[in-house]
Amino acid sequence: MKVTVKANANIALTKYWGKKDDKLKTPWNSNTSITLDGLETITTVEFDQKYTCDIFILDDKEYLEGTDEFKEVKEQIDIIRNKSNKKEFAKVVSKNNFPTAAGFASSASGLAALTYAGCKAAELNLSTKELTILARMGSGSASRSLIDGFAIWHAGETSEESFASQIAPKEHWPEFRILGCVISKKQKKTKSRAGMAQSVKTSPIFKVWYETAESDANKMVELIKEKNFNEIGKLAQANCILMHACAMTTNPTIMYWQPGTLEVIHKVLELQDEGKEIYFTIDGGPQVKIICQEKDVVEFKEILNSLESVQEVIVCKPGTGPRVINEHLF
Ligand code: 2P0
Repeated sequence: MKVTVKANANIALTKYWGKKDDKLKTPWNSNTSITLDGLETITTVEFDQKYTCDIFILDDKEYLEGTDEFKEVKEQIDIIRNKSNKKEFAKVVSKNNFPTAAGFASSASGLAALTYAGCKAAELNLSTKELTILARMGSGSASRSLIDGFAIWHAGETSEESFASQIAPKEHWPEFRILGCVISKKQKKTKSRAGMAQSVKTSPIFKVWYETAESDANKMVELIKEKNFNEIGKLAQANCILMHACAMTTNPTIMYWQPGTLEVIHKVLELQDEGKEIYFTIDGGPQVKIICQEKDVVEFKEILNSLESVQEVIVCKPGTGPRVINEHLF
């Protein structure tokens, strides 16, 4: 059976940066996010006897055994095969509608789509909670992409306790917006997985980071429920700066910011001084994501587009969790 799923990326409002247990892939701190409409991965999965090995094609390029991309997909397919007692090899074809590995969470939408489509193709009926645990094993942030609207990934102590759940559906706040500012489409130098592992080991502020981030996540849940826009923006921005401070104080240094990243940061700070309701957050890459409301999108988009280093501004609304579609990729 061929199953095709569309899943959205998400942006962390309070971040995940560091695994407590590398094998279980549980994080040091809980973290929160919003699933984004329009930054999506489409994935088709088929288990069949006609395949003599697992096959993985992403954006029309085949990744063979020995590549990180193939390994990531194979490990996830192996987990699904073990759980469902499937014996057949799988063909997986995926497409992203945004730049891969450049700071937009393609691993989140990718692993969410793969987990959801893979389980359906293997006729494995899991609850959303169980799916988020499985997606977490593939990529931590993917657990949050299985949730519609606003999500929290609970750190937990055991594998069963480390799952994502909904804070509020997208209908709770349809006017919430994220503007993705594309600074560079180049692939990043340090992948998040390797970077965060190094931060756990070497950053002198790692303990400050995860203790603050745990309390930030709990505060963020309440602020989202209250729809307290300005406090959400301030908290998200402060949390992002602390995460990057942790990355920058890692040995060797992890510096995701480019000159263009700082150009956008300074513009946002300037607008804040003028009393505008605009905040920034940044993940493992140079792109800046602006947190704002629908009423300000036209004005902010024009300002951001006028900056020399901004190549493109992508407007994202709160998005849905994964859904099955009928148009297969092969
Ligand atoms: C986040 N990031 O909370 C943070 C902010 C990057 C910076 O989750 O090793 O690709 O696959 O669990 O999920 C990126 O890390 O890492 C990430 P793995 P993942 O969105």
